[in-house]
Amino acid sequence: SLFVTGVASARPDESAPPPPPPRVHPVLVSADMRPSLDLSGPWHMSIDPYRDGVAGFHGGDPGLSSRRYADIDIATTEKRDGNALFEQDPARSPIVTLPSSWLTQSPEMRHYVGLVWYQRHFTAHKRPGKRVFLRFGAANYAAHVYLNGKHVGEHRGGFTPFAFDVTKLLHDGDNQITVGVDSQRTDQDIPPPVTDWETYGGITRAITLIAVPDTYIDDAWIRLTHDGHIRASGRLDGPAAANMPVRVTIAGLGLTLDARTDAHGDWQAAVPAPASLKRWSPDSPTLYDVAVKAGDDTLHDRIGFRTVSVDGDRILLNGKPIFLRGISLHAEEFGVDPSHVITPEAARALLEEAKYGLHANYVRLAHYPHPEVMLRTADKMGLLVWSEIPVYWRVDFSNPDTLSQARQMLAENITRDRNRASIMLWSVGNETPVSPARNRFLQTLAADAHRLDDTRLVSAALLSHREKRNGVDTVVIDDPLIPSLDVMAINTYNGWYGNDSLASLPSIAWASKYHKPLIFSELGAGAKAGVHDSTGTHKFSEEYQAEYYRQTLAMAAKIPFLRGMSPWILKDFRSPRRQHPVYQQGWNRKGLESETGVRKEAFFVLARQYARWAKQPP
Ligand code: GCB
Repeated sequence: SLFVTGVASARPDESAPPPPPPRVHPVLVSADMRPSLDLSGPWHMSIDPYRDGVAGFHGGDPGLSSRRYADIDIATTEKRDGNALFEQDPARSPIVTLPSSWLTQSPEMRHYVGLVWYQRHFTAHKRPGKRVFLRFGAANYAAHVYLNGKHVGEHRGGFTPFAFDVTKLLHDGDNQITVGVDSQRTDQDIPPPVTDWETYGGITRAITLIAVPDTYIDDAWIRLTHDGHIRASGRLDGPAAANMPVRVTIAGLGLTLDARTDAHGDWQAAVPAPASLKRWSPDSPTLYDVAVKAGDDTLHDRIGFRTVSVDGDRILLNGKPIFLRGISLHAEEFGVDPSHVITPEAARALLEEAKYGLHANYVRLAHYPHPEVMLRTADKMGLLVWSEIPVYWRVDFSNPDTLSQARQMLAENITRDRNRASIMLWSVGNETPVSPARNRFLQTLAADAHRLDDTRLVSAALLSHREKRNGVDTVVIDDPLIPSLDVMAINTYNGWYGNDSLASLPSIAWASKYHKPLIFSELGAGAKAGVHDSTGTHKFSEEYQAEYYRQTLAMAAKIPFLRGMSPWILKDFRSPRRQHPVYQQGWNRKGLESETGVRKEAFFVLARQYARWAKQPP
């Protein structure tokens, strides 16, 4: 036999079980549902292009003994006298409104990539028996945080939340907070510097101060499992976390789950799901009020219950096959002058366009974790979600620090969002060229995703290749990562990039080495709204884009294992690499709508197809 089992692989590190996923701490799960002091609003802002603040005075690493320049100058709260040496004074610098990227704060900041210091004061009151966390929804990319002149901590990663326990540093009364945000990424970061979207530097999501009891519910994950149970698990944190009763109540189901924490504060409980449970789906997105109580802490959330699974090459929602009629979205990057901020109203308007305009039941939230409000809105409206971290194109796959960063980001994303019924797929990468180092990197991430969440599917947007098979022009899917994934996903641009004529697309065959469901994670062509060409042969005309969609949909209809698609993309979005002066002007024009919401012809082609598929899935 060619198959030898039980023999250790030649590379010892590959046979070893992967290390457990990193533990995010604090998680502060459902932070957006906890009462908080919102630090949004006016902040002072001062640029630091040579990064003096994070170096010693003469530049470079401050070393262990000396303090950083920020410690003694920028974040200082000591009184400045006339002789003090200082080069920065954030307290007297211009005022901007946060959260928002600095790109839109003034014309000079439009292309600034680097370090910026933000500072403000706020009033807080210390309360006995309470712990206080300072939480950032996201800061792009690296954050250096100070409270009252003291260094609090650092974070890398532009799209996931992080929090620090600041109980000891908080003053009763006036407090000064200083945050340095550096948008410069290196080749070792996630994503690396070159992407196809704008680098929106700054504090782009809510900054909040959250007070919780000394011992509080840090994590609580409540879900429907494949064995028909409602299962709850999580973690208490604090001095009384061990051996503490925890009660989960789902009033709408008349359910209580009782647990007791172990010595580490971990807890879990499960009960059979009652027959009265209304399962969440795009057609009936039922959410239940869930309360978790432990000691002095009570946490509230709204949670839907459903299962997602794969059977051969089919995708099942609540045990029934589903075809994903999707669209990709960049949530915070469209509109006249995007600053990477989205309101609840804008999130709803965007998802309504997908659900009611296009008849979609699914969205790909590209290319990084979107803000909580998008997931909450998808939960409420009934849209399935692909969620991803920006492991994008040419990542430094052989670098262990880069892998740690990606694992941390994935863990932050999953622990933030695993109570959201809308999310069905975690994606661990986008268009990453196959190599042994890349395969190991993404296998580790896929294993992490499965271990952090055994109720969802794991995928990645993969590359494919073309060959002649029995004389037929064939796209072949054989990425060696696929055994680690539940769903295969391919970005296809035949007819836009490359030399295929649009008319030839339906004759292209698709073949896979693996028996798994396939989705088109992207397909698309550019068009500038209002540019017309009656011959339909000129790229960037609405007619060309519409014809591209017709022919690609005809090709898709012939792939028996295709289970969905999320064409690229709902709206035009800013991308610095798209500089064609006539058609692009700094925007990626593959939107079905312009950045301001003008629908192009292709919008209607896809909407008509989805309306048909909604009645009669392929
Ligand atoms: C892709 C990328 C996406 C780009 C798109 C394009 O495959 O995933 O980020 O914007 O192609 O327009 O080329």
